[in-house]
Amino acid sequence: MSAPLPNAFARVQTEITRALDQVLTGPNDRDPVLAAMRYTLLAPSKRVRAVLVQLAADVCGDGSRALPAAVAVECIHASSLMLDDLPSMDDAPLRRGRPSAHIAYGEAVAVLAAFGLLNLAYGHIAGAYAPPVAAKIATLYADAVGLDGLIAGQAEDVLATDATIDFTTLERIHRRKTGVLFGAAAQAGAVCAGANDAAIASLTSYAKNLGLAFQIVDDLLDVVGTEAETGKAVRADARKTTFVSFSGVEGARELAAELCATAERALDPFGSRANPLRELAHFVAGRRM
Ligand code: GRG
Repeated sequence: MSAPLPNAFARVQTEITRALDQVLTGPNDRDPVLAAMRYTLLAPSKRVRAVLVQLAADVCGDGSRALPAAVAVECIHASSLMLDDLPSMDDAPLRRGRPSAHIAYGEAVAVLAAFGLLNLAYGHIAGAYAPPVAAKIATLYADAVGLDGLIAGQAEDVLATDATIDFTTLERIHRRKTGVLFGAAAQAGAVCAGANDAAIASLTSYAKNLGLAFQIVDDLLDVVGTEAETGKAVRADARKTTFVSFSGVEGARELAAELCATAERALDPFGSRANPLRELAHFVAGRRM
């Protein structure tokens, strides 16, 4: 990976990676499913969704309880990457700079490890928070994964391979595949901090637009990036309609920039306290990793 997130996020990245390492233990360290879970979860990652949980909690005034929700969102995200890479899905050979989990451990173990990570996410939330907060965060994440979130977006995306889709469909797929989990991460951070409804609404708008911008840049990097920068195979989207095939490289760049600007406007009510979230939006618009 070429460039790190802005320095201000290094603390969260270090903290989250340490916490993920501690959370992911099992009765038998030679268990292949546990090994595959650790292989993907602990591989180099930007940890953007965890950063989002933490920064959302910080801007709402209390970031001290955000770590378990950040751990859980990274477990869910890693689970989705393992499933996304499977031969029956995107058939991706490389992830986070390493052979994908199904290549390293076989397909059956990779599927079980993905379910293991999802299971771990919900269990971790249940154990870390008092029941009302745990229920809120678990519901946020379950909705984000479910039939109006990652699963729905992935199904529509896979079924659209080799098909022509319109812009509204493309946007819906990627709002669900990427934007919704960003939204849930920001909401979870706000919930940990005991935020009010207005703050949660602003952060949701910020994060959903940021998530779609993040996905558009992902499409861009498939065309203009390198394997060394992204840690995954590039030029892999040839059989899919993407934001770049729709709008061209410059058009997609502009669209991502516009979405980041819209995301930033949603932060107005927080004033300068939201500067780290603004920095995150700048990172997303210009990222090469
Ligand atoms: C049951 C959890 C679950 C999912 C089932 C497979 C699936 C449905 C959804 C796939 C969702 C997916 C992988 C969307 C792509 C999002 C995306 C842009 C991933 C890359 O994220 P980065 O760049 O990766 O943040 P790192 O490695 O830095 O964490």
